[in-house]
Amino acid sequence: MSDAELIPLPLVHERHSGTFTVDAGTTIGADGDARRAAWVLHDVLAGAGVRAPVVPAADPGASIVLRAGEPVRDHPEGYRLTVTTERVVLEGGTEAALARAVQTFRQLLPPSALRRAPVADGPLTVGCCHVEDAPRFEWRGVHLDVARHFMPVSFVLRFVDLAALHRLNVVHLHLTDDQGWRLEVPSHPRLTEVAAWRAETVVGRTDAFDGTPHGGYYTLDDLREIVAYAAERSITVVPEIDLPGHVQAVLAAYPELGNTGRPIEVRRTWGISPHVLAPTDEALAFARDVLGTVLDVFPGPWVHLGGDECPRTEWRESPAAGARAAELGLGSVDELQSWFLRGLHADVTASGRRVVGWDEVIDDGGMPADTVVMAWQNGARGPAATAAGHDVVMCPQQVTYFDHYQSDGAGEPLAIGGLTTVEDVAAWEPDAGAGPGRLLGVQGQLWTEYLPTPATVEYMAFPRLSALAEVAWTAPARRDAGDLLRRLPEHLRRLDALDVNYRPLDGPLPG
Ligand code: TNX
Repeated sequence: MSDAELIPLPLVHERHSGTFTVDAGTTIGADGDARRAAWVLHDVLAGAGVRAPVVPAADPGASIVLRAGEPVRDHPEGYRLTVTTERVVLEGGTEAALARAVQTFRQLLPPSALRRAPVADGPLTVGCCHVEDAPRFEWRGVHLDVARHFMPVSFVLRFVDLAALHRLNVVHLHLTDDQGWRLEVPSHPRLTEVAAWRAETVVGRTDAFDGTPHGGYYTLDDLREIVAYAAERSITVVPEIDLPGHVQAVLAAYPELGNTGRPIEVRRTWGISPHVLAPTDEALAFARDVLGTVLDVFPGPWVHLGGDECPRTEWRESPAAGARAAELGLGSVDELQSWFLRGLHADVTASGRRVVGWDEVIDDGGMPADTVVMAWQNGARGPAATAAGHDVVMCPQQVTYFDHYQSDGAGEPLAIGGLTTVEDVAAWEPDAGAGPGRLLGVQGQLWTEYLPTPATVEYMAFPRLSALAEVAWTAPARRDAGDLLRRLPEHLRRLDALDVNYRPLDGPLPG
């Protein structure tokens, strides 16, 4: 208990003798910018059966005090956490800094305290210590594909909370794809009536359907709830609308936006659909309209426009697309994607946000340099993007695609392929080459073709995401893969308490 091992590892963690006890007399003191984090702490303690009121910081009864406006390590998310037998003090310059401090305090509690039930086994004690900490990267992300398989709001909230526990600060929601559209857009009702539903693929097969419809979507209120819950934890939700490829579900609802005009169904199989948006004013107007809803609901600084895996076949075969490319003065139809995304970039920029795209957006005409690039393909894509002046989030599929197998042993649930062990993640050192663009950070991906339920997402996410959080947070000089793996078993007791369906370190359970 007094030896709590923290993940990610903080810059400084000194252990002192003695313990602080959280009990019925514990009171949380906080003012102004510190109050949001104070209420999250209140909820954490309430889960463990302790109802600690939140009072003004100056209240002499406050035994856990949160103070904003005291920058630590010259970093907006830097914090200091001091536990003595009498008092706990959490300090930082910003709301976000205190949000991180609260999560570290949560990890200092006995793992059983993370259970959502009063702790039966004795008092809630925290070892006296001093933590001083700041993150390495400003983008510490995790992605969740809610398009291939819809995930209920309750799970998205839980997923956000698990990200918070690991001091991540970005949750990227992949809201649209060939197999489903998950976002209510009031001006286009067929997106949720038609594009949100499909026949479910039998797990493990791409050619068999079990007859039941699969689908669902988030209402604007659902999305606002997710955004607010994340904001309480100083987590930014990055919405992704994948364009101009990965849109077969859109074309099922509005075939006139496609290149053939023919009716088509929401895609049931995985892989890349050949059906993409037509390079017309109508398709661009549609996308701008969707974007308007996205900008309205998601207040964060980034909007992801996709841009991955957009086959040019239909454009090559369509005389209208060829004529359009010529009319726009483009070198070839290959540049129509860049034309399309640049049109949307203007809207995103006008609203004061920045566009994010998968690394294909640097090809065939590219994007303005302020576009953030997610480098997912081979190792050369990150350096190519920073060389072109883009800020980059490294998410190479070899180490950050958590839909890969976790071992080559028998008994792993069917996965998309590839092998990415927790050791691979722990040992990873991200490299995006040498500027002028910057390495903003790293992100783990949960593509859900083979992850039909929240439980399967958790199995593939953990413990690899715990290891990735340390890559994202901890300064390289302080980071050691072996030490991380030594600390993991204790961390898994926290995930046990939270009932997370992680993959055990010694392999999948039989059956
Ligand atoms: C590639 S990564 C995709 C996704 C798939 C994923 C499966 C990227 C931008 N596109 O559509 O789900 O591989 O690993």
